[in-house]
Amino acid sequence: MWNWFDQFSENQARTLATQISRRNALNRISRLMVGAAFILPVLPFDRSTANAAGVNKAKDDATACEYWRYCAIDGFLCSCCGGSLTQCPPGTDASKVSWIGTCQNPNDGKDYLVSYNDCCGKTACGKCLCNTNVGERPGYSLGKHNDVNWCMSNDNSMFHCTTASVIGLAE
Ligand code: ABN
Repeated sequence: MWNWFDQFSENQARTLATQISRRNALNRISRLMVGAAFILPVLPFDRSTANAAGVNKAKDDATACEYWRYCAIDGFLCSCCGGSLTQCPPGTDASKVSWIGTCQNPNDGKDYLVSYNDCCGKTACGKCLCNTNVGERPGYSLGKHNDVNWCMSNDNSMFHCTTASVIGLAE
């Protein structure tokens, strides 16, 4: 079945061999390879499926640092520690004071105020540490600094994890 193909290939190879030298052939091949190295990276190709998994995970997964409400967080995610996005795990209490961040919701493109309350009363959860810090500034600008234990004003000031509750639209 492949005889005609073998014959054809052999004929083509022989014809080519009589027309160009080995050096010439190598020269052409290497030129082609160099050209391809420059052209291939700039060719447009569809990256949407490659990105889609990551973007969707970030959009919906409350246990991923990339989730939009966590844009200015500094702490262990309560959703990885027996609580949820907005609920402290059993045996802990929400901090009375909190850090407020401004995060853009990718679903509607709007900016929202997000309250990051620490959950207090147990030792550090140690899971899903996120430190994204959009809008955060170093300690010398105290009002914009979030590397703080917000359990400080609770009866039990032990920090366990952090929740992220939307408190309104940013004007
Ligand atoms: N807001 C989380 C946290 C707790 C203790 C120390 C630094 C940050």
